[in-house]
Amino acid sequence: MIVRHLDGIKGTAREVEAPNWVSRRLLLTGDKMGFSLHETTIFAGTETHICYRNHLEAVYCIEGEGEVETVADGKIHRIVPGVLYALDRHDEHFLRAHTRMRMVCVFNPALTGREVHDENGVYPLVAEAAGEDA
Ligand code: 9YT
Repeated sequence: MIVRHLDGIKGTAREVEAPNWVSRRLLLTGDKMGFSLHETTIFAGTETHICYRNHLEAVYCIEGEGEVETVADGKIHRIVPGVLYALDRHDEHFLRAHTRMRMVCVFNPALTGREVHDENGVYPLVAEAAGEDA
């Protein structure tokens, strides 16, 4: 059995920081669970353009307030604690944090932990050519 506490992840390679967020990876590919599980803090006042071409992601808000705009239809969804959004169509979207937000994120397939090395706050669509999301 795998048992981990967030405090044991902070300051290790499982903690990845980008300009708009910091993500602590509780489970990654190497844990062989078939998905990865992250706690991600989105910094207040940020807007992040995201499009995961190769992964499905579910995001559950546990703290803070913001919105997600889906690019295809221009719809804006208010995000508060208790709201889940699932990118079941690899939806291109903008995530805007009105306050600092804490999200629990699940990726299928699991992230390896390498995906954000070239990340600069935006998940570029060109990244799909490299077979990674960012
Ligand atoms: C909510 C979201 O997708 N934020 C971007 C970071 C991502 N969750 C990650 O790489 O952990």
